[in-house]
Amino acid sequence: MEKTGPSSTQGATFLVVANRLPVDRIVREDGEVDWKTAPGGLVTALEPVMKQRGGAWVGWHGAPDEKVEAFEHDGYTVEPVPLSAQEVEEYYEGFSNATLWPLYHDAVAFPEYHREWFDAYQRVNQRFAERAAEVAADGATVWVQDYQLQLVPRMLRELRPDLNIGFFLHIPFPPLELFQQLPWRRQILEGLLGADLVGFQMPGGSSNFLRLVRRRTEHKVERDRAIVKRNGHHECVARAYPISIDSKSFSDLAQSEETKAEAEALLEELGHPSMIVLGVDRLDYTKGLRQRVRAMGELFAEGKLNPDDVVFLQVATPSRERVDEYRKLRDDIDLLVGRINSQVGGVGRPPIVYRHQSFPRSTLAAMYLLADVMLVTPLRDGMNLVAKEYLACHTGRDGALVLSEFAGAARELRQAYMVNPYDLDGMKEAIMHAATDTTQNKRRRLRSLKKQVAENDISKWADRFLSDLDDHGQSPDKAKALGDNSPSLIFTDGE
Ligand code: ADQ
Repeated sequence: MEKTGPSSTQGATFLVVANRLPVDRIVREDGEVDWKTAPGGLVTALEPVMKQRGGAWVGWHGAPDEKVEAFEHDGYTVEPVPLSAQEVEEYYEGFSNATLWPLYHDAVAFPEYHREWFDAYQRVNQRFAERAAEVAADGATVWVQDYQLQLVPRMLRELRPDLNIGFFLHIPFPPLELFQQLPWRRQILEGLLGADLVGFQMPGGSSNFLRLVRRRTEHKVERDRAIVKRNGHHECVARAYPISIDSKSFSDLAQSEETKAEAEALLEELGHPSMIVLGVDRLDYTKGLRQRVRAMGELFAEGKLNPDDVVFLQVATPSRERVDEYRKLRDDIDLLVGRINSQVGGVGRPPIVYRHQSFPRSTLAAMYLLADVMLVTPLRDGMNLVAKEYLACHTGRDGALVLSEFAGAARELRQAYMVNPYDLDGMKEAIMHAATDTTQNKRRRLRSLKKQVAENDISKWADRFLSDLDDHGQSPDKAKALGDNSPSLIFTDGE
């Protein structure tokens, strides 16, 4: 990675603004500084977009209390935003991950509300907005990402009314009944309304948002947009853009000789079982791991799956380890897996092979290649890219995807074996159905699912969003034409 000094991107015409950069700065034990790919779905999805378009990526580099200069990376410029240790605690671990994350995921864990966390959230959002305002060229397109930065669109519009501002939420947007708990609901709505285009994973997200705008702000709403009269006049359009992956690069990776060799070696290591059941997740309580491991444990214990013949390989990348709920989850899964393995396993390989670590993409591709049954069973998930990665990679043997109804992906991947992850018996039945279905049925389902993922890849997603943003963005002509007193055709159903 080559350093180019600060503000090397003065004048970028395309910017992504996200809490995290695609790479994290780490200091190795010997004191050397290194960079490694940041975990999670946002980076998986957006990295290929940036590589293709170039521009600047504004975000935090993952190391508190450190200032890092801008540098070039894979054809675009990385613009690090510093965070203090206290900001990491209050803005990131606190408001983002212990307030918004659980609230937006159906409150599957209890959201905590602390005023000082929100103060830090505002301060940090302002810093991101200022950094983006410094880096963006006249009339640039700025694409703000995800729940950590919901105030940025409005802040940025105030600093730079000339910009085209898009926002995409990677996680679900909650229904009115839940969102209304949030003491700062109005600020969040106004923050998002600063964008010209707000994208959600599902149509339900955009309708929840517009319903809230209608109820909780004075802005008028017409069909898929809110008319925001503030410092001039702009329209904020809200629509669904289901995200995807770089399908071809995943399938090419899975087809490479290296990956096939890695898959062979893994098969050998696992003792050539007759069936491999796979789970791949960030270790997060929304991913339904407790329920999934329990269901698999019962299937082994009841003899429906033979522990000598079937292996359940579960890999979980470490995540948010300083947040209490995540520490507790890690302990619970360790305990659960240990208990099942000691009770149902023989003396050889345990029935559940559990790895709490991150793997290179090629190793994941090897696992996807081998998996006869893929379990993607979140309690709630914006989309879930793992389901799509499996479909892009799995080619060799017959495969089956077991998918939660509560993952955004369920809306597109209708041929999967669907489960309600809260219904343990139902989940066990679906897993057995997937494991024992006829080859003909499996092939038919898999063919249609793979086609869906191949045809709807990440570049289609980005093109759709960015071309809509171009259409609706704030051109000076359009602002003038609308003016402050343009008549409104628009209804309100206010309280
Ligand atoms: P995430 O919650 O991070 O993303 P997901 O979409 O499943 O969830 O993406 C996880 C990514 O991490 C995948 O690319 C996967 O390959 C990778 N990963 C998982 N376990 C790993 C391991 N052990 N080692 C290495 N890599 C691993 C958020 C939302 C999702 C939404 C995405 C994109 O929560 O709902 O799909 O953003 O919008």
